[in-house]
Amino acid sequence: MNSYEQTGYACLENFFSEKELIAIEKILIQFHERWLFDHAADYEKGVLNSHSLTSGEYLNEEEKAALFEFISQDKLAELLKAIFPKTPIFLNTQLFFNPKNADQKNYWHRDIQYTGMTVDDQKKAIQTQNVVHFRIPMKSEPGIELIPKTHREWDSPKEFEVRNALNGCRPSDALERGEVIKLNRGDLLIFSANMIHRGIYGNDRFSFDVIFCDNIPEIKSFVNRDNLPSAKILGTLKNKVFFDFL
Ligand SMILES: O=C(O)CCC(=O)C(=O)O
Repeated sequence: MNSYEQTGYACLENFFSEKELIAIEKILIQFHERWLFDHAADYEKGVLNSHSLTSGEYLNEEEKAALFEFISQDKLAELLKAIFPKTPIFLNTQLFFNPKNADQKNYWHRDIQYTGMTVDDQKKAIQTQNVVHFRIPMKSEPGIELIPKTHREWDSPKEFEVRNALNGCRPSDALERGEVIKLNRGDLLIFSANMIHRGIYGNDRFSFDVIFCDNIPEIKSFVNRDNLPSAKILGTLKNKVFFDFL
């Protein structure tokens, strides 16, 4: 996974078979329908993702087990070992969809900018810390725009202004170094959450993101134990090492 370490992302086309996707698709749709029912007001206000599919009441044990079986499959485990310096841990899951209002603008960001860390600490943290999204689109989607190499490199002055809405810039302004990665059903996009990136809305997108991170106290504090597999589910998984760490 040289390309990942150098650029902060890797797109693996046709990584998943139809059979593998069909095994989780209904479960994702079911979670989404229940989430939408309970979060109509949030959706109305512009929310475009949900999270924590493996905790709470929207899915039953059997459905959660199917998601964990998918997440812990060997071919993902191999990628995780290749990408992270040491064995990572499972952080959470998310679903990404379009905002209700088709005119809603997207926003450049680094995930770390929402942690409350100082900018100086963020600059240091991205040198060594790793939080990685595995994006699994259920439909063809316009994808993600990202700025290669910014998983380890800090912003240009303009990029910093845009993603922080400073000096009259808006977080949706075009950035010169942006690279759009379009995705099809079956593809897997791996990208570092450290990077400057933004979602591109459209095509009724519906993407399942699985997030992994370093097994270090600074990031581990963001893990919600409720999202981890129950002892019974854990017992059935092949690659327990990503889940059995608390
Ligand atoms: O797809 C999106 O809307 C944004 C994705 C994103 O920012 C993320 O996964 O951290």
